[in-house]
Amino acid sequence: MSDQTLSNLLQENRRFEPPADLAADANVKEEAYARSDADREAFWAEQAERLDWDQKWDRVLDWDNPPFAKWFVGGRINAAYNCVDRHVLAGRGDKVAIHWVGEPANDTRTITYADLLGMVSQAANTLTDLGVQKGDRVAIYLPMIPEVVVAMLACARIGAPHTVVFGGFSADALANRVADCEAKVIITADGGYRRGAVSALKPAVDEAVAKAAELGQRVDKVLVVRRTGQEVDWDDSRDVWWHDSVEQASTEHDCEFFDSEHPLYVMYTSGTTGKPKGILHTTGGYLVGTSYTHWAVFDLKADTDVYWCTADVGWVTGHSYMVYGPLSNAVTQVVYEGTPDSPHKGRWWEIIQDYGVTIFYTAPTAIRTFMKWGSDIPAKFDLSSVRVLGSVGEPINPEAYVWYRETIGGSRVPVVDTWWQTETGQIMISPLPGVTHGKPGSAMRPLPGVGAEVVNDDGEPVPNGSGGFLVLTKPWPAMLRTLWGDDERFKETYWARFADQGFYFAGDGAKKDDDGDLWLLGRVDDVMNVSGHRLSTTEIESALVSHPKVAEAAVVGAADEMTGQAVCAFVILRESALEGGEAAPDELIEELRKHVQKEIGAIAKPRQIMIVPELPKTRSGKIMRRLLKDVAEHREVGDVTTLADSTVMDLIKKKEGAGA
Ligand code: 6R9
Repeated sequence: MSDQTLSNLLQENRRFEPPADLAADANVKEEAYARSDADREAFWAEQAERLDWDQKWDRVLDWDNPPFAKWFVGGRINAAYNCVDRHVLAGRGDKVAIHWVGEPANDTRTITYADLLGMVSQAANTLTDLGVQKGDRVAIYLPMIPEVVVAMLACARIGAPHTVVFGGFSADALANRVADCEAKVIITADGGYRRGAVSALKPAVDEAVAKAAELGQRVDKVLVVRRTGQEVDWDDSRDVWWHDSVEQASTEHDCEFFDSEHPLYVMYTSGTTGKPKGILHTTGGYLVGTSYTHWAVFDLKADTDVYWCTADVGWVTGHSYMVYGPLSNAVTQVVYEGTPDSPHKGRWWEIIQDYGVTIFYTAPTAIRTFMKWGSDIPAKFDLSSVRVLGSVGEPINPEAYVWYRETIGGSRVPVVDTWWQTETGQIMISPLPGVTHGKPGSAMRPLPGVGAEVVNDDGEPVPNGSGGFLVLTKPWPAMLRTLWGDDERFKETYWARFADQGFYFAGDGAKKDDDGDLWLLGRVDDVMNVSGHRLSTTEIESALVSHPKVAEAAVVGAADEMTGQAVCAFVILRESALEGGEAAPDELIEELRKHVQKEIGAIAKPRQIMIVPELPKTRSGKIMRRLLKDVAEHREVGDVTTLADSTVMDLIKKKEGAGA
């Protein structure tokens, strides 16, 4: 990456010290970095003591056959026991595990650890009755209701790897995943709530079961939660109501302990091309990695904190930081079913106020949306309980970081920008709130026990002040073990690029600033080449978002005869800039182009800027730039099945047609 393209973010020089009281009482102190560097395996073995093992391991790490890792070899453990039973046995049965907040107003449930133990045991008994055995795969296609957590833990309890498919995905997407991992049971609901309306799930499952059969996979049973009460088609030989089975089952269940490397779950994530990749996570190492990082990164004080991660459970963040990390740490947490704007745009802040949330974890896309709606909305609520704020999913622009810190964190709360992936299972790069000072836009440095570097094409570390590819240099406990059924693709995708060095290739661009701290620059496939200059989409997007009228921006490189690629930007304006109508005056567009020129340089000045009402995003908040590229290059728009809202592209195309 050329120095010129790196200069913009490097000029961000605001710094925030950790609050003194938090620093004094921090779970993890500076010394952890040096200690873990000195003996990484001993460090992770120490973290593994956080959990209850039926049998301890004989060997911390087996890396004899890279890239196939085994962690805590010979250990025996049960993930559900660690997330539930042991807290009850330790006398915390009455502690609230989940404050569940449904989308319809006043639809709430309070679930203690003792309640959860009963529910998980019932579901485990039912799954066994339905013929699910250790090693069988179970697909879960549910809205954000407590049963989704219960279902996951019940699977873990009986050693049946789950594969959770986001409830917004199509019947096709579900069928492909069911067929790929040969799931014989699907757990679903009649429907769910979204923005006050009822939407159906069961018809998609019926369709997916038929499609999976065409692909050679027979689904024996469909277990259905009644959430909305809507009409559903029913197949008596296959479909089973949750309330007729799980809720009637015994609340006693003796769990078995499994090998540390027993598969825990498969999570599908889209590849750059071709079919989705089934990321395989196993039990012992994954639980150690998520439990430790959840405690360290959020400085968790389990007795007093109220934690809330807004992620959907259909995304890895919902697995690691709503289910396995937090519950293994015996937290009290909020789980919310709905969207941030239903029934009003202050719903999230109202929930923070009502439940006294202390740790809040969300995505930059949500933060930018709130910026667009305006600071007066959160200002109406008491957010003084909040003490740590987290961000995940995309690079957080400095402007969004500062807004988050000031508006939600009252200018006193540290923001931890956490970099990780479905593949890494656990947070890898992040500040520690009591140790690291905050730099808006930087994920700072690898956590204790984690090895990360920024390297050039030849795999050599780049000097401070330069950019390159992000790699992970050492195996870590929650690392993916392979791609389900495809060891070759696993090796090829992650380990071939820097095979000589044995590095894991993350697919992200990054740079080191003059202090050696890390700045993530987005996927390397998002890097543009304009007249031979490599420009990062993140950087131009950050420049646009730093303009006071811009709420959110997405940048793509569109084919251009003259320059190879040209910068095309899609911009959402802040509500305050929209006065009196949507038409974007040419002067504003020119102003934005000049702004980018001033911030980065003439080379980055967008050829085209379109003012749009929405951007196409996946459920985890990642902008699908590939679809915007189709628009910029005047092509038919490609596959939209993984969009959270598939109508967005129609809105954007309409804008384009109108010549905006
Ligand atoms: C947890 C999750 C992984 C990709 C990753 C990167 C981007 C995630 C980020 C970030 C910059 C952060 N990403 N967190 N980029 N800063 N704090 O998002 O997993 O859905 O697999 O996505 O997301 O590009 O490679 P996943």
